[in-house]
Amino acid sequence: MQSTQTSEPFRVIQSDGSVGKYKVTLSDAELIQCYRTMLTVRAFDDVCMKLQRSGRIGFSVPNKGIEACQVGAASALRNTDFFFPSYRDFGMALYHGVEPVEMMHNMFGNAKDAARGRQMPVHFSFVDPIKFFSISSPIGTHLPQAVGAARAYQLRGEDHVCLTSFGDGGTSSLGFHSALNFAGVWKAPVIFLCQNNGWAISCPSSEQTASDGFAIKGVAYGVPGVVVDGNDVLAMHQAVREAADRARAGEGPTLIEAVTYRMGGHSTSDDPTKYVPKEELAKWQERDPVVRFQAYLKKRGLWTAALETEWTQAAMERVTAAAKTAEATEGPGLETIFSDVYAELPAHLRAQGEAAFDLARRKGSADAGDGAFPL
Ligand SMILES: Cc1ncc(C[n+]2csc(CCOP(=O)(O)OP(=O)(O)O)c2C)c(N)n1
Ligand SMILES: [Mg+2]
Repeated sequence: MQSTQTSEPFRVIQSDGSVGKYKVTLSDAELIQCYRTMLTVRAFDDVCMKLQRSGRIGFSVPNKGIEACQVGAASALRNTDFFFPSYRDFGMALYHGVEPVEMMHNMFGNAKDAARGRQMPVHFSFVDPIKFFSISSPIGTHLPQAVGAARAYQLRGEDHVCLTSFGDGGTSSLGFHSALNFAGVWKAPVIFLCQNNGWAISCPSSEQTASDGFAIKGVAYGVPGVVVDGNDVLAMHQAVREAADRARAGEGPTLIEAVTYRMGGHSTSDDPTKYVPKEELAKWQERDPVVRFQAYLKKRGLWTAALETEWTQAAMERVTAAAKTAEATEGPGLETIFSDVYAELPAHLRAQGEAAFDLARRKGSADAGDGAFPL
């Protein structure tokens, strides 16, 4: 499957839903799970955008167009493997059984959020039922962390693999190069998933690199690279499964470039109509990954218009109910500012904490700005 950008990306599902001679190994139940997860990703994205636009949450990142990348990749891994994802990859968590309400707790930064409101929205972390490493805002920092974890598995003789995903922009980070270098040196069981979605905020991927695509960058580090159609859930499944097999067999890392497209803005903070050419967006809208997979499922007898309505409504109801629950959950108490970091709180922090709690008791809030709360 090794290839560079100038060759056609590896593809399984054609636009009419046919798969030619490719032998699909996922069961009917797994295929439906992939499809329903993609619908849930879309519903989550949609609801979060509306919550942000109506001022009920502070931030979100659009996900439309890249559902097949995440779900195809997740379906090829076990929930005992370790995910070091990018901020758009919550479909991986949903596929492995994380409940939308757990994610919504993070979107609202409430008391039930795993990070108790200390992370930004969409910066999820989960330990159960999937090992989903806390998402890092600084681009590329999680790649060396994934290699370190993979190296640890290797030294312990455990056959888990680490998947780290990042964008085309992420390949310009220092973390990308040091991670690939040491993964190559150690033959660490790690999968690098570069989601080339066309843009890094407003920088087009054509201006991100002078090389022939992104997969080829692995060559210098002794890491094979493959280019895959990222809007094809079965091609993504196949590529990640091969990479995971290689990693578990001690053959080392793989760099997968998934060619896809971000059909929305970068985040709720930008306006893509200012920089995305309309014709380019229209071209990719025709390659919608959900529609393509639907065509395959229909040919296989697993999809009908009635099922589509049932599944779409169920996804939307699940996500809407999750948002209602999370919004009604109280915020993290002021005292949590000082918890979870030290086994024993140092005296100077305890003193700061007591001053802040005292202020809050007297004033009803401990907001910074009046000099009494030093953080
Ligand atoms: C080290 C660092 N530099 C810059 C930023 C600001 N920033 C946030 S996302 C982003 C673009 C990332 O693009 P890409 O890696 O292609 O991922 P995508 O958003 O397209 O999924 C940038 C520059 C950052 N978060 N961290
Ligand atoms: Mg990008």
